[in-house]
Amino acid sequence: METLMINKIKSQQAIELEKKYGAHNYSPLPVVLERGEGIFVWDVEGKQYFDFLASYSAVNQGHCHPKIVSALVQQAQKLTLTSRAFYNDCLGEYEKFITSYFGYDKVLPMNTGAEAVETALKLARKWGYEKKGVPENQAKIIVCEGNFHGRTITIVSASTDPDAKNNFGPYTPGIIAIPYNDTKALAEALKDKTVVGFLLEPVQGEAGVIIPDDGYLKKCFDLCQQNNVLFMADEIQSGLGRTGARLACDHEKVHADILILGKALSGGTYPVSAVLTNDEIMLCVKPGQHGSTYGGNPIACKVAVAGLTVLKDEQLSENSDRLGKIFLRELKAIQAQYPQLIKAVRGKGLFCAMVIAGRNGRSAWEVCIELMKNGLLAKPTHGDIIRFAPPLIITEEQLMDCIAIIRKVLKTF
Ligand code: IF1
Repeated sequence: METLMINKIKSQQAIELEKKYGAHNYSPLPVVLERGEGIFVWDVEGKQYFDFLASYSAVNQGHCHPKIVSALVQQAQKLTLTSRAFYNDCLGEYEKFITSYFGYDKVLPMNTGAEAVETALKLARKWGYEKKGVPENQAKIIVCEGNFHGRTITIVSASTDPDAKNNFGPYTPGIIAIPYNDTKALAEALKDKTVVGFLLEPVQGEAGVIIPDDGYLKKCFDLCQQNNVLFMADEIQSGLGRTGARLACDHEKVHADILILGKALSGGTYPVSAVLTNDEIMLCVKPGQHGSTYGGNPIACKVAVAGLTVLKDEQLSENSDRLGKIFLRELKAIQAQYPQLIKAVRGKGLFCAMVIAGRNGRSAWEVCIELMKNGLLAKPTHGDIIRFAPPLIITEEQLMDCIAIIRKVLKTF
């Protein structure tokens, strides 16, 4: 009992420390994690959980994947950062590896997802002025309602979510928001010849795993091609096996003009993001026109190669596809049992969501608290939607155990 008491205080103490000394920009579930391995995490009291958020799809390969951690540790003991003032022996090899992995001429390495999205926006504008011939300072970017692309001022200028956007103005001009999953709206917006790029998530994550109609991505891509506009896929959350394919765009054989990656690129071990495109676009940016202190650092290069290698060697996209079909089938069966409580379920690969019939949104939170007590961690988004996105290494047996937990908890509601 004594040990448990000390740990209990440790847990409350950790929460109180964050409350007292940290910004209040999150409202986490009341669990204090201490260790992660594979699909499991443990709190300071030693309780084990299935991690069904996977750090918002940054841990597709599982927590602390040994091959990725070893790549990080080995490089960290050799050379961690050179800046881009000098060359190093990791960046070129990584650039060759990732550009051939995804089929592009070049990559611009960055760190966070938001930085990669900002980089893509700058590339599109630069290309628009210098190649498409758009008059100076008139370039426009089309985005979709319900988007989430990060938290910088330009990116929230594109947001339609008041929480993400309010009181961060004045906003960056030149951004047009159209309804998601609406090709007519895109065709209409593309009549404006100053448009240089269309930025979208192939599956909208934060909005609650919004999956567009079959053919939407291909139709949008074709419309962009016809109008000499860059199709820019933000695959930071939907990519790297999450939807049951290497990229969500692969389901429709769409090869984005600009591909934006982050999160699971490093398997959750290190901030690594990347923007991939071809020479005509990438070479518009000349030396001294863009960059970042840590962009393309040796550790990032090594963990990204390891992260992508694990994805392929362990066939995580295939596993996500196969188990995602089982997961969605089981979620639909649960929905059929509790139609009053569950408004909808949806998913593509192991990227799933359940819409709880909210009593002012509290009930999704209450469901997540009960799931937590039963050893499964998930978090609501937008009040009434619970996202279920486990690491892609999960086995069918483990998935069935988690479905049993979800079923057991929902039964009590
Ligand atoms: C938070 C959300 C998810 C992303 C897509 C770019 C970024 C993200 C499609 C920016 C980041 C994270 C950010 C984190 C929580 C999480 C999130 F709830 F915010 F929206 F996943 F849905 N494009 N998403 O999902 O990447 O700069 O964070 O590396 O800010 O609360 P980042």
